[in-house]
Amino acid sequence: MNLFDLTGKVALITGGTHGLGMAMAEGLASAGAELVITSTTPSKLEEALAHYTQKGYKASGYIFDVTDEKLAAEKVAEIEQKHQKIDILVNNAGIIKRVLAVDMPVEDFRKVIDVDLVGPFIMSQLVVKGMIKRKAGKIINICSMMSELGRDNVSAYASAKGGLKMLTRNLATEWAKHNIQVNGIGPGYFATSQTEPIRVDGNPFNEFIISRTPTGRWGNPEDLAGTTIFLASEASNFINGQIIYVDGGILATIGKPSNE
Ligand code: GCO
Ligand code: CA
Repeated sequence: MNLFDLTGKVALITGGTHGLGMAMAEGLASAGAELVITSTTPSKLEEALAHYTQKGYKASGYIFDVTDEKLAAEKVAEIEQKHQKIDILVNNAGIIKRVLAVDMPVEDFRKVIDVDLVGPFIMSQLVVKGMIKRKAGKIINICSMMSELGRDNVSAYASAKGGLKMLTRNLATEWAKHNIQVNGIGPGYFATSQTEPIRVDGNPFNEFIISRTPTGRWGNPEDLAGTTIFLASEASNFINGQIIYVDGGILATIGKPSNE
């Protein structure tokens, strides 16, 4: 028996059109899962579906915003009708706004909380109903270094990701008795379009991250595949409410002076 086999499983990945979401989706597909992805942008969705299909994976897509609970409910019902079930939910869709707290428009703060924290709540609540009926399910919330640490410019994002860590623990507490595992992945600093503005050569943050990460490099999106497969599979059936940080060791260390 292969504990990591996902054959016959349906995995819903919100925002699985690029970056970490796409890498996690590919990991799940490589273990046998059928992919269902979401986006708010039709062209991005088409592009992503073409990519998955070209790789030989079974994938379909739906256009909706995870913060729109009415539309999300309709879409989840449609997905469950077409695919019979959702075995795995990856709450990946998220946004960031990098502005100092003193200057941040409250409206922007609310928007980040809405997408990064309320969205996962809405999606989990919708998808768990079928999971409870089937007495099985895996929910994976994509957290962040900012679930544990602060930094300049990301007050809303850190608040949302810290909240998502606690939402993970709370949902795990409520749903464990139904054989549903709710866990999180906390990516460290990964080379994606999201980090592009802080990764460009010449931005001191680029060098800071490389020296702050014991592994000495930015993460590659593929570095997330193994943990995603693990948390989506039977191998993790007695793990609940945990956040696994995939960070090249950042959270293990206080760091070192820049001249060492
Ligand atoms: C930042 C943000 C993000 C990171 C991430 C770290 O520092 O600007 O935290 O860009 O991608 O979520 O885990
Ligand atoms: Ca992204």
